[in-house]
Amino acid sequence: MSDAGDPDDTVVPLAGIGIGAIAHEIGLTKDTLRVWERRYGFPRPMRSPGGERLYPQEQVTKLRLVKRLLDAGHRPSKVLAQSIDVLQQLAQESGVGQDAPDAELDRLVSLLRSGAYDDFRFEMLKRATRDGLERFVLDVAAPLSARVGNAWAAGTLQVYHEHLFSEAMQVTLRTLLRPLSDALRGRGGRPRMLLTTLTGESHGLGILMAEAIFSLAECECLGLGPQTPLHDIVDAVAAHKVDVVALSFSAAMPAQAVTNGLTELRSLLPAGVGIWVGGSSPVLRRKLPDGVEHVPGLTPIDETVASWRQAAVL
Ligand code: B12
Repeated sequence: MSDAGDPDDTVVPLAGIGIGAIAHEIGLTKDTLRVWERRYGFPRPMRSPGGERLYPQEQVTKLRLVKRLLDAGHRPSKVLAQSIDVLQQLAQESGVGQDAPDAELDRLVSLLRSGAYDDFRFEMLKRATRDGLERFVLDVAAPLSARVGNAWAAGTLQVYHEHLFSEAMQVTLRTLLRPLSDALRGRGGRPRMLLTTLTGESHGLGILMAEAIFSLAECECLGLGPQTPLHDIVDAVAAHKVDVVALSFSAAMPAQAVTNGLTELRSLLPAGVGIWVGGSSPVLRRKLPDGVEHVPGLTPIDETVASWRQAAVL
């Protein structure tokens, strides 16, 4: 027996992430990853002793960048075979992941990064009460979410920072929104809106921001929080005589899940109930099922509500 031990006992660490975890993290299907591997030679995973695909960290980083370039409209054939340096250059040229200069937003991100959460929450509430709900949503909440996401993608913030950010942002938005919602209740403001996300879409800040703007447009809003099963949406629509269901889809939600969810919901709801969708999912820019309307951002909400009111016999 040798002092060094039997070489067969040595555990060789296989540093890699499995296909299911990586597909979930990046917002792709496992099939897409396998097709890319066959067709474009990337990603090129290692294999576990059991033959399962394992993706090393540098390929995960490149995949994240690939996904964001595809979301911005680049084609897989033009992107997948390139080196990470070329992709970073391409991202810079097409503005993917670039933040507009804003010292106040940078300061908020620094507070989050350094763990000064009390200061972060205070600064958010101060800005919100100083500027008012609409300006806070448009000038702070929306661009700060994008900044936090970019910092996470660049590896300068971690997932727990994203959680702390979401928590603080939700509290701030709800604090400002509550008195408005209370005052709107019972005033019969139409369209009567139900706001949520579908199962699988855990990002809930976009729909909360939309709720703020719909409330300012004097719509009565029923916010259900994220991830409501389809049948519960249908039940709530009937019970509360809802005119429009508003849904949010981030880029993390797989395209197929967005289309299938919308098609099914459309078939379950009465034709007179509108479905309005928003958020950064690239699927929303393509053809949507009939009877589903894309509202391209928060500022077009006023116009969309005005058109609905004009068309509706109230
Ligand atoms: C906070 C956050 C989280 C939180 C969410 C907590 C919560 N309670 O919401 C947590 C930590 C849970 C999380 C998890 C993940 N996240 Co995340 N997250 C974010 C972040 C920073 C903000 C999320 C958000 O709510 N965005 C939604 C709103 C604010 O943005 P928007 O979609 O562009 O919508 C705008 C408008 O269109 C409008 N709008 C939105 N909805 C609607 C609806 C209607 C009707 C209307 C009219 C308008 C409207 O409002 C917004 C304002 O400009 C984003 C960054 C970003 N740029 O969004 C990343 C981001 C969405 N996450 C991302 C990823 C990858 C993930 C994870 C998969 C991995 C991870 N980071 O841990 C997981 C898993 C999530 C899953 N599978 O469901 C990626 C998606 C990338 C991609 N292309 O696939 C992003 C873009 C980060 C990045 N830059 O890479 N996340």
